[in-house]
Amino acid sequence: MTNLAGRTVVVTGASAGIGRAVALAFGAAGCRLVLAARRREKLAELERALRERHGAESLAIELDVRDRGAVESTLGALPPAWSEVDLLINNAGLGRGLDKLQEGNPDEWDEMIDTNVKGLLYVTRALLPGMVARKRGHVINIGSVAGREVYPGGNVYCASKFAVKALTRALKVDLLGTPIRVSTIDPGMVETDFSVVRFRGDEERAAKVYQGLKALSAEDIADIALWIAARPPHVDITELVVMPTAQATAMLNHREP
Ligand code: NDP
Ligand code: 8X3
Repeated sequence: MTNLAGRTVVVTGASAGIGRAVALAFGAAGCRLVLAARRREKLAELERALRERHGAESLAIELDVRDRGAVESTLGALPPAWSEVDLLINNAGLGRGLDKLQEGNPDEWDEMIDTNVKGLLYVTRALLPGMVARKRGHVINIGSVAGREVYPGGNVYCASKFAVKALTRALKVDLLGTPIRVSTIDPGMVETDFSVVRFRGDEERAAKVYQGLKALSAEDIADIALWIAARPPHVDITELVVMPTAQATAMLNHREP
């Protein structure tokens, strides 16, 4: 395992779920964290946890990744002590609803595409040139099984995650000849706030998604991200699919009563 101590890691969507767990895992491994998300108070709490649990340094940035200007003026112009980014974890993302496409809400489509696809592009565009110039870096995208198969009502969310897969593959091609690594982690069900957000705060409906099976945890994904980052420099885990043992496809799972 490569020792990651001292590496500077940017995590988008660090305020909750997978992003928060990833930040804590890399903090425990001795990394310095740039934490980006919209909810400032959640980031402040994470900064405290990083410091108290792991003695980890961090820089919190209140950021909406959909705001191209804000991405450029924050992540694109990090203070000198933070500007040599070694690892970018493009995690910020969301699903909205499970309506049939013909009944879908275009505002929700915009939100998913602007966050999951355009936000990821803006952030990558802001940080990747520095990695290429320094000949050092790694981009890990959080895709989904929804980027590999479509399911009823998944339409635009799935399209956004298919786009993440296409962009990961495109980056791999465009970065060929540089030492920069590119990976996507494509999870099945992970129990986070994802479904609460998808169903706009309907906790009961969200809980049903994970009822009767042991879903993945955010920490499971963080553990995988850490493992991918710690491979030797000549090893690039390009695509990693992970599901709960009780899930076979996006639609097929086994639930105990
Ligand atoms: P959560 O809802 O728990 O966390 C989502 C994170 O994304 C939050 O920190 C949120 O922060 C951030 N975020 C959302 N929109 C924006 C925005 N416009 N700008 C900045 N940050 C934003 O969900 P998960 O942790 O589960 O989701 C993380 C990623 O994992 C997503 O890309 C999701 O698609 C993917 N994924 C999730 C799976 C699951 O089953 N949970 C499975 C496969 C993939 P804030 O609101 O503070 O801005
Ligand atoms: C989130 C998992 O199966 O709801 O990407 O699309 S799923």
